[in-house]
Amino acid sequence: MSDDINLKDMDNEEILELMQEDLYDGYAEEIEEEVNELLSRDMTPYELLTTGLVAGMDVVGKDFRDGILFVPEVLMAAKAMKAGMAILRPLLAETGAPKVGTVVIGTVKGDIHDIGKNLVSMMLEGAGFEVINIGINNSVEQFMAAINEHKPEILGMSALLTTTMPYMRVVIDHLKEVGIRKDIIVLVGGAPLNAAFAEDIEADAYCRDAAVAVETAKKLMAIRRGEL
Ligand code: B1M
Repeated sequence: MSDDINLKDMDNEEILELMQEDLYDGYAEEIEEEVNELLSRDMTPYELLTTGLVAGMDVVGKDFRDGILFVPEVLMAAKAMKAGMAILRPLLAETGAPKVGTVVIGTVKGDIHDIGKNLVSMMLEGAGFEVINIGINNSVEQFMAAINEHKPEILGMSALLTTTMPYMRVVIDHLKEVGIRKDIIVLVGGAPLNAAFAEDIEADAYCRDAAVAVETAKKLMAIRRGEL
């Protein structure tokens, strides 16, 4: 963002547009300023997240796919997105809702994509879940260590690569082997997945996005408690 731009003179739509440009250019500081400005107005953290950051990242993703952007540029954009998310995180989590369950969530082995998974974590926290986010590149052993330590009702797995999504089956098969598959709700997500894949690996549900992840987690918890 150039020095002669004054956010105060701009309306919400203009700032959102500028945000998408700054995300594309990887300008973390500018993103922080824009997020703070919009939050000081009438925009909710969720609205800002979806119409600003997530929408902007979609454009980055398309241009990465089409060979217009390359890895270093995408990394810069991801860093800018994370700067914005760092501000939104506590606000999304700040609902005062009672804890509705515990979730262990991680990206599977071989995969280092974490933006979507972190977004899902934030949204689940916002919905009142306690979330243990175990990061990226998780082996069966790492998932099991977190499950044994935190005894979650839900396991969330994320994969963004067609080469890493099969690892979800490895984790689910292990849960069956050690006899705890029925004790835990398994939710999976990530851009290359779909409902048929989730069914095939015997996950409980595929979650298209963070909002669906929250809805599904709440619904399956309610079913487990016999409320539905
Ligand atoms: Co990567 N990358 N990347 N990348 N990258 C994709 C995924 C790709 C689709 C780009 C493309 O070609 N169009 C492509 C995968 C192709 C394929 O396998 N079919 C790809 C590739 C090929 C690669 C590398 C192999 C590139 C290379 O090195 N040649 C490499 C792999 C590294 C590895 O993991 N071993 C790589 C690296 C990277 C970066 C490091 C540069 C960076 C990641 C930075 C980071 O995460 N810290 C990166 C990025 C940023 C992307 C794109 C552009 C954006 C991903 C993203 O953050 N999206 C992506 C293209 C795209 O998806 N459009 C791409 C925004 C995020 C909010 O959405 O992650 O889908 P998403 O999450 C959503 C839902 O999917 C769902 O909810 C989220 C929020 O709504 N969800 C869940 C996700 N996880 C969930 C878990 C749940 C529930 C819902 O559990 C309950």
